[in-house]
Amino acid sequence: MLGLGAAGLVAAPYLQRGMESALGAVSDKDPTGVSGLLPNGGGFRYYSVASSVPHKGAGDYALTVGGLVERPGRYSLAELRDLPQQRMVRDVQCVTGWRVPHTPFEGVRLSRLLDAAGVRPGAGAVRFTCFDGVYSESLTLKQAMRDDVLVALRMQDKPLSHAHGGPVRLYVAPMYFYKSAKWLSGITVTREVRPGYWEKRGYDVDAWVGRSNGRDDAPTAA
Ligand SMILES: Nc1nc2c(c(=O)[nH]1)N[C@H]1C(S)=C(S)[C@@H](COP(=O)(O)O)O[C@H]1N2
Ligand SMILES: [Mo]
Repeated sequence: MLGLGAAGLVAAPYLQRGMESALGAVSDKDPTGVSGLLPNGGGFRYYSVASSVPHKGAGDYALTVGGLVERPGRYSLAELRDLPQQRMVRDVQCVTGWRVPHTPFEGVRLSRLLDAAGVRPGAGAVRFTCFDGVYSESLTLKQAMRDDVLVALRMQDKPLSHAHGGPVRLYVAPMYFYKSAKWLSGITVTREVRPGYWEKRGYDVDAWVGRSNGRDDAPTAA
């Protein structure tokens, strides 16, 4: 931890292989590109598997909804803000053990966007892609339709910061936080689950907190 200044945390959190040994204890515990506590993060840790992520805002952000749907769509940030917002206060839980209790998230229910798009017969899953260009996530269609899965615009009663995946991230309340893809830019309805970034590396698609492989036998730590 000591080797990482605040600038490093926010601007260049990506740990390359060669750096891991230099960073010793931090990367031993957390080899995923995590670097440490966010300043004013209230216990959150900053995670990004991408070396740098562009900043997007109202002017250039877009969320596409496509794949096995009747009406593919594209939402600007203003359009997302205009939809009914759902607020939820739950505990955030990362598989590496840290948690942030009672964290408010607010946004549009994913099910609302999927209903608006009209999911076609034969669809069984939803894939999420991110404008970091690297991360992806996935849910079964049944999970995606749950009331506690949000396309989140706000966290802790503030607009989502860039560090936390703003302007828009996924928030999957009942699952480990790796499901909550930051910098969300694409929602694609698919026939079957396509494992996401951490799932290709051994983590469960069904990442229910307390009921998945996150705690024990996964090969690396998300
Ligand atoms: N695009 C993207 N989303 C991501 C990740 C990531 O590296 N890239 N890391 C995941 C993991 S493992 C965690 S614990 C949380 C961390 O969110 P935070 O940086 O807001 O604390 O984001 C999840 N979503
Ligand atoms: Mo995580």
